[in-house]
Amino acid sequence: LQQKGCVIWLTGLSGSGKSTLACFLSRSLHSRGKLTYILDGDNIRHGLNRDLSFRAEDRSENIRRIGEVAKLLADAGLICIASLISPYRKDRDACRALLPEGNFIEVFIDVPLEVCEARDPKGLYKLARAGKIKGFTGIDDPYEPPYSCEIVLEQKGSECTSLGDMTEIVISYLDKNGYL
Ligand code: GGZ
Repeated sequence: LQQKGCVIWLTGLSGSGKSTLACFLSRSLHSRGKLTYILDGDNIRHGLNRDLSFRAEDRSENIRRIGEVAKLLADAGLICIASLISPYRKDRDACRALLPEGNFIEVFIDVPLEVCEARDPKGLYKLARAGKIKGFTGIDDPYEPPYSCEIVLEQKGSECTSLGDMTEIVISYLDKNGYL
């Protein structure tokens, strides 16, 4: 196996499109003969992390565990795509610190709250606004955008970047950095 592993860490609000982008990326990488694995916060919370809630300490633990698993997969030579809100900067930075320099590629999906809330694919924002979900990211729990990260994908107003374009931006980053 001649593959250099890495972690592509997708961070952003609920409804920003992390999971969809993770799927697109994974497909595009498979078509190039690369082995990938998606670690999706929402899925992992049903298994490995089913003991964790959305309290700040539990979110940190969710992120820490996913960071450790991502590291193992990258060590094994896979391109690991982690897709979770990961709202706190210090937790993302701790995951970055687990990997050799350059192997942690943080991708911020920068979609305004209004846009995510208008999409509301699972109706969760509506529940959060009604006070039926407490501590929802962006509503009554903070999201801390990265100060600096490898890639920012903006989804603002009319200049919205298509999923195909977002995928290409990440793929070309991987190419330039010797992962393809
Ligand atoms: C944020 C919540 C919450 C609260 C349930 N806050 O869009 P989704 O539905 O499918 O993805 C969200 C998912 C967030 O899990 P993560 O593991 O990515 O979060 S974190 O990184 O903060 O640990 C959302 C749903 O779970 N969800 N309650 N209170 N998102």
